[in-house]
Amino acid sequence: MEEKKRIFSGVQPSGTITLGNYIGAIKNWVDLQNDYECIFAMMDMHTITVRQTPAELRKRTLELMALYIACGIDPEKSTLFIQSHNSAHAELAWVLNCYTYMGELQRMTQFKDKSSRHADNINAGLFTYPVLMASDILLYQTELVPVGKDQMQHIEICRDVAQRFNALYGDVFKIPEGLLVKSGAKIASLQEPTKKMSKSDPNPKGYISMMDDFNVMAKKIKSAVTDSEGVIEYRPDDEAKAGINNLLSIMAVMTDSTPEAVAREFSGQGYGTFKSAVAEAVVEGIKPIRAEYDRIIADKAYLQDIYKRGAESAARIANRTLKKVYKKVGFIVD
Ligand code: AQP
Repeated sequence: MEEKKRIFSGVQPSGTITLGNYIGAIKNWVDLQNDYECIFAMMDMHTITVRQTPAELRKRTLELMALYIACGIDPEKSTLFIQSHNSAHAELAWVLNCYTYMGELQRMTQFKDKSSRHADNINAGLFTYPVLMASDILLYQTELVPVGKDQMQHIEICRDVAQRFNALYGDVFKIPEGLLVKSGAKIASLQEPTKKMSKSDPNPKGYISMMDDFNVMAKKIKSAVTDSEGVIEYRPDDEAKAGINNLLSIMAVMTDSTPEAVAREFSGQGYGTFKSAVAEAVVEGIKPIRAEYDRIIADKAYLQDIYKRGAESAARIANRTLKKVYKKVGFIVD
């Protein structure tokens, strides 16, 4: 029997998950579980590149895991674990730091963006974030990494570092590829539609949190920034239409359609009517997830059992790669 290809991905518990994370990442993972060997992690180590409140971080890590499961990630099919439970991530990151150039890291959009937003805390971890991310991926000999568009630059650097390492030492790492969703790879902020929707946006009106009260979700969508043209058309390359394009993409994903088809359906109607329909589709789509979430988050023993088993299987795979790497660079391993 042909071996299934391996997938690795994760989300940081740096805030409550947004509709952007759901559409661009988690929703997509659910279908992949049947065709691939999937490993999904709660990326807690990445979050401390920005200051976190420790108790909040612990709480959000478990909430994120419950949300993965509520969205349809099946722990019997996929491995679920907490990144900091597998020390191989930090260990490989150190090695790969020595094979990554400052110039490469300086070009990263996320570093530039986050260092301007957290000017009082431009730490080395924020700078080397892509190296830890490369380690997350390469440890599992991952073939595909399903991510949103914002993370493609980090996938590129991961490939470059892996190729550099392989060129020196032979075929140590599988070279991974990023996998973008067909629609919704970049869900925009509801308030600044040329920017991505982000869970750490200081303006909560810009994002829909999966944990928002349903009335709040609807209100946020109804007050989304659009344009004064008053025409419902999907023009993905027209920045002036960024708000409407975004709502069309959201509606398309939530109703299993395409932005073009949704635009045709609402053509000639007012923005108010359209926004109400989007709000309803989002709320109806999230309702069942929330019901599941409430049930799962209440069962801490169940969650603990899954993340402990997950960490064990993750470590088994990761340590094989780490050992190989240590041997190649000249460390004594046995
Ligand atoms: N707006 C988005 N549209 C589509 N996909 C998105 N993703 C994030 N925002 C959008 C995808 O979600 C996954 C997890 O992201 P992450 O938590 O690891 O970090 P991020 O990309 O930095 O997401 P945020 O929400 O913007 O977090 P903060 O605010 O903490 O930086 C990734 O696959 C990402 O592409």
